[in-house]
Amino acid sequence: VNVVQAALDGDRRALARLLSWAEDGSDAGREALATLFPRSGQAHIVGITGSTGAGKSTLVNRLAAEFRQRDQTLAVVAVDPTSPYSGGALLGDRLRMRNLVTDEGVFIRSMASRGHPGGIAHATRDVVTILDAVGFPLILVETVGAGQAQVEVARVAHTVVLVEAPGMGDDIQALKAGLMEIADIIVVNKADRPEARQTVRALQSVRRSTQPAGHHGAQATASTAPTTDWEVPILQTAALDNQGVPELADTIVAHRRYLEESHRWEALHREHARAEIENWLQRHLLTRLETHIGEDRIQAWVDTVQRRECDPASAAEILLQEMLNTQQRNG
Ligand SMILES: Nc1nc2c(ncn2[C@@H]2O[C@H](COP(=O)(O)OP(=O)(O)O)[C@@H](O)[C@H]2O)c(=O)[nH]1
Ligand SMILES: [Mg+2]
Repeated sequence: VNVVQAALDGDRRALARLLSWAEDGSDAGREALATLFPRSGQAHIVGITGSTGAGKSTLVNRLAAEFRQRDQTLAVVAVDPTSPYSGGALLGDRLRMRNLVTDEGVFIRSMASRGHPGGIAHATRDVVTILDAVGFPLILVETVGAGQAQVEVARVAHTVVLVEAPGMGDDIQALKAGLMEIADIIVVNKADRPEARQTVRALQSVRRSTQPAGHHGAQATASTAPTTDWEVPILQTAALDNQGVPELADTIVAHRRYLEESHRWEALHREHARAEIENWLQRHLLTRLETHIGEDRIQAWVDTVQRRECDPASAAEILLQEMLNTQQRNG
């Protein structure tokens, strides 16, 4: 059976198998990705990020239901934490998703945050590419608010929604350190709580003191910065009471329109393509180095650098040169 074709024909079990292959980084997964890649690039990929407990899962569930009401087909990717404390939270997440699992118009995939050979960011990207290629026009990716993961979501998503909650997001310094920079939309959830207003005010003052509007992603540079402005909106939701969710859905749709009209959409795809190629180059180079030079030679240089007899950059250069010489002799 051709699993790729079956997945393209809408077979959900075939799709689940493809996603597992991709997560495992298997050869079958690589092949499937190569076949499917030309079909990707259509979906609007929305990252939902923020600290644990901010209400991301609750909000994603409501948001998915809201988009379903609008007859929008979508996929949800949840990158779950695997810390020993997360058992209850995971179960909670699944329970809240329950009313959506019988709906054919939404596909939900939970990913483990460990056990991916190329790293979680890479596995997430592959899973999203497959969902995009088989035709989901909207993909919501919930990522745990753990430093690097939050920044990496910007490399997968077109639209980054940062979810804050009163009392938790009072760590405004951390926001200043860069989270604000990757957000396209900021949501203060748990707006049913009286402290929410204060959190909104604090975020507004951080917004005034940070990047100019339209800045997207830590890797955005002057050359790729859009000329058209997008002022990062600060919205309020009460996910439990389903308040503010239609407005958030509207803002997500508006951001996509902004990306297209400002030609930021193509620019983002270019940035993502470049980052992916560089990522693979690094991996291929390291594999080559291991086969042509051998682990022993690499270890020898690790020892040398550890003894401070050579600096790491020079060691890398020597290894690279040795590899090129070996290849020249063999070729
Ligand atoms: N008061 C209040 N609690 C909420 C709201 N949204 C979510 N919660 C609660 O916050 C907790 C964490 O929610 P969850 O969606 O698992 O957060 P996540 O870790 O960011 O995915 C749960 O107990 C939710 O019931 C809200 O709008 N108001
Ligand atoms: Mg969650």
